[in-house]
Amino acid sequence: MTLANQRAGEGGMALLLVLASIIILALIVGGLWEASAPGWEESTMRRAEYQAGILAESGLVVAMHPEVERGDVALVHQFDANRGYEVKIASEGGRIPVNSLTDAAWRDATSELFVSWGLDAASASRATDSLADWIDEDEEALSNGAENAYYAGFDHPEYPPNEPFTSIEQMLLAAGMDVVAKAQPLWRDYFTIYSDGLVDLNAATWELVSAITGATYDSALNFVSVRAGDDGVEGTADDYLFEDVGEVQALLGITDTEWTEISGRVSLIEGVRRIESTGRIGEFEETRVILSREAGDEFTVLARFRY
Ligand SMILES: [Ca+2]
Ligand SMILES: [Ca+2]
Repeated sequence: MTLANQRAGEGGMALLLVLASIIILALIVGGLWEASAPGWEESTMRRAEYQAGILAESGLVVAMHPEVERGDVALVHQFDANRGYEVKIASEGGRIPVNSLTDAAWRDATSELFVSWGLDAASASRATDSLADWIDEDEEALSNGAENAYYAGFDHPEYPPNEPFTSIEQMLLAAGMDVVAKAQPLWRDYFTIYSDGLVDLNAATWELVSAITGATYDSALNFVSVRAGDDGVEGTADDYLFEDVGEVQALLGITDTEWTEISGRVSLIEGVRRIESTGRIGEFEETRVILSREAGDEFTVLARFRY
């Protein structure tokens, strides 16, 4: 088989998948439409949202097929100008495992991240210490943190629960997180409660690479641009995945001693995969997310949610 044939074969595979998903979609939408059309006539908006959700689900089906890898053309599909789906495949390890913040080294890295967003050191530490106090089992506040005495004063005697976060949204309740959210409206994209507990340097943003490794902003930016490959876009087929620790150290300017210190918090391997599919009907969008772990042929779904 020539390379051209092989490519044509791959393209044919992708096309088949798209066709399969269109057929599934037509059956589902058609069936549900007939079953419930009378009740929905008054609600065009809810109908559009519902259909956008179905499109998002259809994108997930395509993305979970074992033949489909990140960068595959089948992951973006427009049925017509008004309807389509787009799937992003990433590593959940590109995020800070927030329930690790009881550890001082994780708090330092998270404070560095907040500082890269423009917070001063005191505000950064207020937020990270409060996040830690939120989950640690004691009632003794860290130097910049907040325990029950603080929240009780704001009519919230039930806080903090002294248990791990069960959703990212809860983080906003911790003292000082309002300042973080104001500085970086996309802060949620930097945290996880589902990863394998390590920051995947092949997936983290440059700010996080710098925060967790101590590399300069310039080195971290350069590192991330090498990772993006020739097309300069992350998540496409030509991405460069680092496998060699020496290469990572050289690019980030990290000594062996420094690497030993951070090695318990970083990884070059994708532990948990994040598949994020957005369906669109006109101006309505619905997103479905699946977090999964793949070991050999085994595919385990860890979490599934929508927004
Ligand atoms: Ca506590
Ligand atoms: Ca505490």
